Amino acid sequence: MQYLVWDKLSESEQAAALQRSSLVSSKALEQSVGEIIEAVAAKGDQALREYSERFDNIPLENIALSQAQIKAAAQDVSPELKDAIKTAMANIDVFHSAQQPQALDINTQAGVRCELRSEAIDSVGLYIPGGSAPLISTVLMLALPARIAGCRRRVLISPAPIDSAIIYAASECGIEDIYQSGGAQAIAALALGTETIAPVDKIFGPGNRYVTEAKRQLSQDPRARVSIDMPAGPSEVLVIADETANPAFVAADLLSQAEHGPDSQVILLSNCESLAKAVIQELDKQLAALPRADIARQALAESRILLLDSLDKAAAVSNRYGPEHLIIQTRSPRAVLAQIRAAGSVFLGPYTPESVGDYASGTNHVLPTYGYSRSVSSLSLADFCRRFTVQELSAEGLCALGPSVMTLAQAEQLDAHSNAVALRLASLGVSGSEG
Ligand code: HSO
Ligand code: ZN
Repeated sequence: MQYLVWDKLSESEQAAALQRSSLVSSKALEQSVGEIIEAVAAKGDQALREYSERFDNIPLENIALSQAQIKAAAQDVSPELKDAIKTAMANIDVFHSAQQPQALDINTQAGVRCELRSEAIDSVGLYIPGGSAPLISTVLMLALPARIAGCRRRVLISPAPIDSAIIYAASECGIEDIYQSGGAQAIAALALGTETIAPVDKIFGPGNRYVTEAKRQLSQDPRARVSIDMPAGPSEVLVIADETANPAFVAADLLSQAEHGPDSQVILLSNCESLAKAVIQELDKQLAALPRADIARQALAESRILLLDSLDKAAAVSNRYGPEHLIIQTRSPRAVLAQIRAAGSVFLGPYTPESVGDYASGTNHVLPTYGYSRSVSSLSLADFCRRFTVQELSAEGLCALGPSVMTLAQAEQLDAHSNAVALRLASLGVSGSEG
């Protein structure tokens, strides 16, 4: 990890210290994802089969898992893992069930009734990546809120072969439709539909750059009319620690994020030089024992420790970076929290490693990355719902409000708008605006 003293850096060096690795969104990527989307649009299931053979060397017998296959997966999952899944599910359920939106129904003025209602999105597609770590927890983070929100159709898609624990977790969360396909083609199938997979209204879930690019393209594709959860980049953690922090805890937290992928980024901000030095030693010690040390080492090569002269400055620098995860291990973490303006999820005090939020505290681990935490919210029940409004005016309400509407319509030179009010006022024996 690069060790830097913040105040000794020039403006541009400071900017560079908070730089993320560039999102590899090249023309070549755009084009190959575009081609995959067109192939799925033209050939449906057949394209999914061809890509599975070509990219993953896996011939797909069936794209949809049978109910027998789904049931059988439970046998491969240990009782211990089943218990842990149950514990995590319970907390995620409590936290998300408490997020039910409150309906709003008020009169903005006499006779003018306005409502804000929320309803579940009808059909959602949940993408779970394959790769070296089967993300069981991501299944819980997506499938539970979808069920709690009341989404009628909830389908999961993941590259073959799907890990039994993923299938088991999905089934525990009430998912009945599980499809085997990965990458951009899986996203295209969810968005455009195939013979086997009916299209969905919204796609959720993390993925590699092909998946991310496919989500981006399809969310703008008029054939699909699909929306996506949020823009995604590599995951990241920023730790703010003072002299009271335990360097072993801090190092462990940095490594827990670094092991996700070579492009993960971890940052430590501290006002205490001896803590920072002790963390560096701990990193070396703990790294040596990690099976994924190679991945973590690559991530650490692009990561930084920044020494600052105060925690106020640390909070300001953190806000500038806008981390996905922010861990605060200081004497008074809530005093630092009060200054935080941009972070996906915040972990306070010595006993709150990021891992608890990743798996089981109850909060959602699908969070804005790449500095989007400035404006994009962390995933919550609201993301599985759509809000809409209702209004109803009484005759008295229209008599009172109509003239202002007509005046505004005429000022915009939209006479038909004005007429729609005038006709009704006339029918009530009222003349409307003078204009
Ligand atoms: N830290 C990841 C979520 C995760 N961690 C899943 C372990 N499993 C989100 O950035
Ligand atoms: Zn994680």
